[in-house]
Amino acid sequence: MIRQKIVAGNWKMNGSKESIVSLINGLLEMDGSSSEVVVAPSFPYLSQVDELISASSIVLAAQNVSQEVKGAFTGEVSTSMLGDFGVKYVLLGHSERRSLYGETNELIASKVKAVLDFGLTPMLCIGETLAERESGKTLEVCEQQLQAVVDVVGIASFEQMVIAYEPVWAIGTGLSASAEQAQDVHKSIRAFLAKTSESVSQKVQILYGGSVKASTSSALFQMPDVDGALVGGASLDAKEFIAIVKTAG
Ligand code: G2H
Repeated sequence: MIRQKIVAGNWKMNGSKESIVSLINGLLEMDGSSSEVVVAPSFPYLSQVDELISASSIVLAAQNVSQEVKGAFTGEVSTSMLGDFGVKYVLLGHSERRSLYGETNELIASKVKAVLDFGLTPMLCIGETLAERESGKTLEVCEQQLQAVVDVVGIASFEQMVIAYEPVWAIGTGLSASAEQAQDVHKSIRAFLAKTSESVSQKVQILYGGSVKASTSSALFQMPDVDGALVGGASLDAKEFIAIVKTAG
């Protein structure tokens, strides 16, 4: 099955009004791409980025959302608020949210449900730590993280979702998984989903994330089960990010 590639930039907690104008202006110089290009700024800049990209094919993502619909939840942001600013994708389950903010599989599943209920697309991040990889638990961990979401939203909902495999040991470390390591896990993720639904397993786009750079993305994108990348640090540099998009075709 042909799956469109997605190259998404997760800007994390970086940027200012000024730096974002220059980053987006840089991205707008990009030639047309057959891949979907996505940027995920911090909440305060969603409106600014929404306007800056309005005449382009760049798509907007948010880095988090509340599982609640509305009400007395100080400091939280709802799915409908994201919808007001043209957001399509919402990153959920990023390892920084799991490890630094105590987000559990159950909380992440409830956020996935809220995003789907509102009609946005969850970009569900999963992945193992170095200790888990070294003790042979990579697939067990990824499957547990996926199963927690399947239990709440059902397997069919994965047709409306994107999965990002991000091994924790490769995030922000400069140590990317090799293309073969990524392919092995992506293939296993698809096989896990296929146990319940072959069609979902073939349709769902699975991105790789973790220190992706233009020098590594080309090999990653040649792998049959790698449908794009979730890029952190390298997405803050327009030239580097465009170079990554080019390798996706
Ligand atoms: C993983 C990735 C983007 P980086 O967190 O989600 O960041 O490319 O900086 O490792």
